[in-house]
Amino acid sequence: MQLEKQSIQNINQDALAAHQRKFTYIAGEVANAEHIVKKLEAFNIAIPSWALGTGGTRFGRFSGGGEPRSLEEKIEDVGLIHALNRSSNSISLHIPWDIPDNASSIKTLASQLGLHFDAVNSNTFQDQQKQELSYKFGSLHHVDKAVRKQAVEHNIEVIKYGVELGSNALSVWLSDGSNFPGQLNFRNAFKNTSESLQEIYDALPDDWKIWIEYKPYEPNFYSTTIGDWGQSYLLASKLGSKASTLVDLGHHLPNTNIEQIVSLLLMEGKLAGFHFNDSKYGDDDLTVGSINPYQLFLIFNELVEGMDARGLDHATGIGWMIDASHNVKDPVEDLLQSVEAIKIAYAQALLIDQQELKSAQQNNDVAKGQEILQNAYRTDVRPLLAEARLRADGALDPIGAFRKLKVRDQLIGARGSKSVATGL
Ligand code: LRH
Ligand code: MN
Ligand code: MN
Repeated sequence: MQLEKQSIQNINQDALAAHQRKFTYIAGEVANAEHIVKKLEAFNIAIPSWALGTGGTRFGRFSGGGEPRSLEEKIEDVGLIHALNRSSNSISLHIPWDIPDNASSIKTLASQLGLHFDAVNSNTFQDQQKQELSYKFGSLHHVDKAVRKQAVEHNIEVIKYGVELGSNALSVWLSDGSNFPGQLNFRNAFKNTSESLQEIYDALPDDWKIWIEYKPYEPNFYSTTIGDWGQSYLLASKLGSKASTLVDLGHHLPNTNIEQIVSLLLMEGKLAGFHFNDSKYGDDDLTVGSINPYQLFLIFNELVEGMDARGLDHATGIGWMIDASHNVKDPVEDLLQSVEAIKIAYAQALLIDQQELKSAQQNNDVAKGQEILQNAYRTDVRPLLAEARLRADGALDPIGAFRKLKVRDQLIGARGSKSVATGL
């Protein structure tokens, strides 16, 4: 199904007067409201194909019904999200959870909905049915060269799918690691990984990038071969300029100062982009901004300051993706909330007078520095987001419109109440 502009506009009508009141107020309060609205209009965050079904845990999965049964239906759902928020104009595929065999019709469908394909993700953390060798003891780091070769070939195949779809980045996340001391020789595992990645790197088309994700634990609980940003950065540096480090917010030990990592990677030109989510304990993949929105804002402060310092365009300078999915919410509503949280943090960071902050830092005026950040963080920027959506023909209140238009009921009607999406 597709949402008509007119039906969204009809729903906006009821909330228009209240919106205009709030927008006029904030436009008078902040110095750069118009600038922020324009930046928000240009800003998009990719939707992961694996988040469109109700996420499960290993203890079960409870489908809410109307889940997309095919890649085409996943693309349609991203089209719905984009029609509502006008900020989700791309989809990131995970292969082989999605197999885009019919690339040209998939591409046509996506472009009809105003969408394109973001980074493609490879999967060497699960065994697939027809696979010859097992990834039980790892993939790119494996002690057996034949397993490494199989994993390299899979990545090269994913690049080929991506090329057909018009994507230009490969995201690699490895679960490779060990569960017990003595299981693995760390140096050999790292060297094997480096060599395998080099083979994948050599197969990248000229205009492609490879993004290397890190994660400290899970599914391995003693060591992970690309366990932190230092290890990812080291590999990316050895590989060359097409390689950089992808920061998944959930892939840090509790209390890690992620904003500092972001700042340094950006400074070195090695920040690939993000997998946004939130977490309380580990890689919880909770809705972005649901647990620690202040941290998200601090990350965006580093991003705005660092990207401006390097002359990077905010919208296109790095990769923006969500990697969150949960088991108790409607996936579309969950994704709408995640996108909203990211844009709120971005808009708040744009409020900061970076010159003023620099001068507070230069003068060691610690209280002033904190005031500047917290004044921005405590500003309600939601009317700026709503205005950006309104100007782009989106919904003033995306979740409200999704509910009023009874989109989920229509999806259940079309796809059934028991449909289950593929993926995690
Ligand atoms: C690993 C990860 C990685 C995968 C995705 C499904 O935890 O974050 O990005 O590709 O989950
Ligand atoms: Mn991730
Ligand atoms: Mn993860």
